[in-house]
Amino acid sequence: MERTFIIIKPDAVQRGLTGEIIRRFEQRGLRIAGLKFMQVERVLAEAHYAVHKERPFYKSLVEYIISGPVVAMVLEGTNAVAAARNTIGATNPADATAGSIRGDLGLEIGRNLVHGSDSVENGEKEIALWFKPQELVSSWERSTDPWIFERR
Ligand code: D4T
Repeated sequence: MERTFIIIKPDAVQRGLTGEIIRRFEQRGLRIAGLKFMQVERVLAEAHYAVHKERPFYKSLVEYIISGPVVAMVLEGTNAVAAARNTIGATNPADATAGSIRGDLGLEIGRNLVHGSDSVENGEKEIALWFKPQELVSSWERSTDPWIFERR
């Protein structure tokens, strides 16, 4: 089962949107495999955003992600990476379509509410960075699974 890594960022937590955002992923059919509420340490934020180290927005990105508690999640399901990215919407909420999390709930790129892995490979790397193996409940049987996943 494909997995993806999600962060409900500090702006979404502060605005009381945690439940609304989890609801959207659950209703899409994605299954929770890991979930924790945490204050991100600078060293973890810098490791997570290392790919953006040379970009002009890197410093504010790190400050943003450590500015308050976040919810870190692992979701699994068919094409979980692409499904979650579509549910989240375009990086800049100004470009995100209505119906997506960013399109419905956000306005600015520096307050874009949610992170979702951009590939299966990066997702697995991010999961290993953020979660210990024993913190995950992978491939559990959800009673609705046969109505969401067609097994052939
Ligand atoms: P994340 O990683 O948060 O899911 O966002 P995306 O995958 O959609 O977008 P990204 O990696 O290109 O950017 C990471 C993060 O940086 C912020 N950002 C990005 C910014 O503040 N200014 C910018 O010009 C860009 C390109 C937003 C998301």
